[in-house]
Amino acid sequence: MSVCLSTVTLTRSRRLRLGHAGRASTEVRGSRGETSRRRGHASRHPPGRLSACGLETVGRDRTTLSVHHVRLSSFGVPSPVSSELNPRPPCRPIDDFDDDEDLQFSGLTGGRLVHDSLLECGVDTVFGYSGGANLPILDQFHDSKIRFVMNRSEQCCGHAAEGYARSSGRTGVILTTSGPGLTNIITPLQDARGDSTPIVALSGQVPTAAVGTDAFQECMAVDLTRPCTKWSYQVQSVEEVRSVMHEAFRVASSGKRGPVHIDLPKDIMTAVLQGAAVPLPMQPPPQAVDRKALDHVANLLRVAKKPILYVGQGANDSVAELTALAELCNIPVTTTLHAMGIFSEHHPLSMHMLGMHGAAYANYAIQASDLIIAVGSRFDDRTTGLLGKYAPVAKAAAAEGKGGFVHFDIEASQIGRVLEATVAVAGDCKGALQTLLPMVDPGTASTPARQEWARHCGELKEKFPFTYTPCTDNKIKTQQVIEALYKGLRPQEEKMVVSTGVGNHQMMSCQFIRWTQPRSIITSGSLGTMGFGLPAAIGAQVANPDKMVVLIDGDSSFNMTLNDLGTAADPNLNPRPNPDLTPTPTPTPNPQP
Ligand SMILES: Cc1ncc(C[n+]2csc(CCOP(=O)(O)OP(=O)(O)O)c2C)c(N)n1
Ligand SMILES: [Mg+2]
Repeated sequence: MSVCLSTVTLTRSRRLRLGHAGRASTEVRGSRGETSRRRGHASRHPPGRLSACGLETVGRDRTTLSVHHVRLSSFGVPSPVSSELNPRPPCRPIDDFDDDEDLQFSGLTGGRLVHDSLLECGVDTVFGYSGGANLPILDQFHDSKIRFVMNRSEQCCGHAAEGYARSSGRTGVILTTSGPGLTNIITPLQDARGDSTPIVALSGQVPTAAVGTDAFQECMAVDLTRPCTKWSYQVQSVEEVRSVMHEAFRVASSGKRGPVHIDLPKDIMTAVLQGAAVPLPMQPPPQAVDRKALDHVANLLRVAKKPILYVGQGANDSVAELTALAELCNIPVTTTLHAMGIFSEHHPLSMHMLGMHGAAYANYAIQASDLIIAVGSRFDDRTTGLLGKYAPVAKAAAAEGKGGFVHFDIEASQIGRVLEATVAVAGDCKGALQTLLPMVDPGTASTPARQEWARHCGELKEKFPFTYTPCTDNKIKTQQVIEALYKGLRPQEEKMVVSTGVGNHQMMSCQFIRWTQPRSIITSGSLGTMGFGLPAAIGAQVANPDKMVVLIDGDSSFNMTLNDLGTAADPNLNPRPNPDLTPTPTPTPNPQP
């Protein structure tokens, strides 16, 4: 497309400063909750203040520029699909404001800006459903490079986006209409909040003049999603659309990941940007690794006799570092539900999943350990049980300075929430483990105490395995089905992704399958949402066309979203078949004459 404009009235917002560090969230909420109740709420921010994403404009000037021949042929849309974590274009310094460059978006509608921002943020798939309020956005997906998957309900869109995000590490995107479209994604948003899944949910909204009038398909969208998102915000002007979209992806995918909701009034989506867009927000600098804390960790690893690594999904990208640390220091490893597979469960040091439905041997090992090293996990109640009785040996060792609790977490506010950490290492686990590895004393792996501890853990595994009594009366138990299924899947286990519903089958899947890859179990852990399994499996398959995605569901869970079988059967979904995984067809004998 090439468009020439002659005169453009430019409303220019300069000198943005970041109002928050992208942390989970109470302080980064959208600002419309109260005011949006009023009829005809003034949707434009007052001069000098722009509340988007906690950003604030410091001074605002209104300039009329004569601009000739503004080419819109390439409005800065980089290559669309990325297999990396949705990369964002680098942010410009405050005063680096190039008029020509910033005018490249002039002439685009709000809906187009939403679509093009998705491309800029590396989005390849949107799970969405149509409705009057989101049509100006939906229209942009004709001939788009972004795949649009229409599940059978917005709840299914939400869980599919979760399955996509959890299995790939990328941010899942949902698009709904206003009112019932939005209320239908409350469950997936809460689910994503509980299980730290990066999601950007976009909802259409009635035009700003109708907001607060109980208009057709109007709901208090931002107020409804506020408690179940990291950030929830209603866009106020076409100028800020692109900047808000970029900030949404940053917030969803940084720190402790989670869902973000952006509400998009219809008039702003049809409005045409006249002049410059609000520049992209500045990004906070990366967190430095705390070497002093790591020194302390290295020292504890030297003196502790019975250390154990307790790993959560925050370590999803640290497979190599974690395995190296466990092997270097001879440390047994147990994981949470979502972290199964980060450390291969076939490894002799693996103690498998811990907690209420986890392995008894993992729980015994935790109770006997003098140094619990939590990596990317949050000591949630399903893993600790009664806190007063949790980890007595580690507590005593902490008091003597010979062990205790080491907590690696990207979100500093998570540390100390449940248990007092003996050493807190805030920041990205991968970087911290990489720095720690050369600091640890490899000699400790072979000390008699360590060898005895590793042997003891191995004995616990043999003494307290998962067992069940198989049926003898021609019936089959859930465990038998899962064992048989795993036997068939095992030759391809490195390409296996399993989604589940919620209930016995979910926990038995964890127990009777051995997990070898990160992001291979896709399940609703924190909220325990029945109906999650099928749409999440669809999302996981869309994100991983080369993998074999299997749904293990309970009858009741399946009944809650089984209408989404229609989405799975849609030929337009078309995940590329992997020849390695496609069974060779059995040759049919020539028909007898
Ligand atoms: C939306 C929702 N409603 C209710 C529950 C409570 N609940 C947890 S498990 C369960 C039964 C699940 O049955 P099924 O899916 O058949 O699994 P099974 O335990 O038989 O393997 C119920 C009702 C829930 N987790 N989610
Ligand atoms: Mg059942």
